[in-house]
Amino acid sequence: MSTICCISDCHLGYLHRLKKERLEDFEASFSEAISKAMEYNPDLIIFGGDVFEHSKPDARSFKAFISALMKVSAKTLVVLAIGNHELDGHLRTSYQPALSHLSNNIHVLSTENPHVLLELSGKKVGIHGFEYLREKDASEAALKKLTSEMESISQNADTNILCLHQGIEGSVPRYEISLKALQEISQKYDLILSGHIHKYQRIKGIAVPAYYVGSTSKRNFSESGNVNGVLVFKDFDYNNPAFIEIPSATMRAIKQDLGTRTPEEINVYLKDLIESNSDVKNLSISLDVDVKGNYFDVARDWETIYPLFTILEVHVNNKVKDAAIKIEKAQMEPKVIEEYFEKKGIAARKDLLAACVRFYERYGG
Ligand SMILES: [Mn+2]
Repeated sequence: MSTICCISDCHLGYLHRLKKERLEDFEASFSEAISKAMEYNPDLIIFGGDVFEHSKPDARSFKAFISALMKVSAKTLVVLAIGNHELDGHLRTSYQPALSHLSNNIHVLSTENPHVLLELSGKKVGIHGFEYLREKDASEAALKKLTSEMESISQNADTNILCLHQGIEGSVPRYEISLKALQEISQKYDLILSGHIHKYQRIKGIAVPAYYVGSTSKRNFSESGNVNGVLVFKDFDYNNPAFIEIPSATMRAIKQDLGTRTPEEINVYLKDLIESNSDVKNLSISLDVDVKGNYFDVARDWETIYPLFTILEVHVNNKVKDAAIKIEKAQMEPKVIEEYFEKKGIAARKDLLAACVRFYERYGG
């Protein structure tokens, strides 16, 4: 019985507005993923890239990963892909390849070292890949080159896995690899894996089994609906993997149109809405409202009132007023700032107006 576990996009070191809680969230779900994977006694763990949030990881995140990597590689083979977050500056260098020097069981896929042949349960497994490439032409060319150069290894392999960290057509507006380019080389592989897209899913339109591994934590509110976990393949059955969910900090994004309301009504509504969503740690509320009255009477100190949330974002968008503001003049001058204040209904805020004009005169003129 052979087992391959895949973990991706752990983003250790992620901070949201310097919130230490988020750093801890990412650490916790990373270690959940590692222990969940180790429960399966895997022969191989593949990391799909973006283990770290930053190309120069902070010391705490570096320690968390290195200690896990040392423990894991003492028992099982490890392959690491290199993600966009792990490439530094215009030279596109990465600390990741250095990790392969920690143990003979650790292999890092890069342009310099794109192929590895491993033995799992008596079968020879070829794993092929390179670091994240930003440009479409470059990624597709690298994919072609990788595939044409793999012959010597793949001939000796019983099964071949392509392991990338790229956006593929169909899942992101700006992708680096088209479905056509992937389809062209896909027959050479038995399994295609990629990090980068944080939602676990099968990549459609490819003849061989292809998957985005998914991330271990939700990184922002657009990922609220994602399930985080570890992807497990048993006995080289690439068509029926198990996706083992791991706990991660909860996120919810609420967007509503309230029509016309007074600031007092909005405040009551927000209070109820926040309290009825206190089961999540991270909450984002965005309301479109035609505010009947003074916009500045809408409360803004929600984070102070409800400190138990890790992130509590409340946006009240005064929709009608914004649409009604039409500045005719193209030439910027203090009078235009006054006109804006008048139309916005905040002309009474003379100090703020004076400050804006002062800033404009100092920096904008
Ligand atoms: Mn990522």
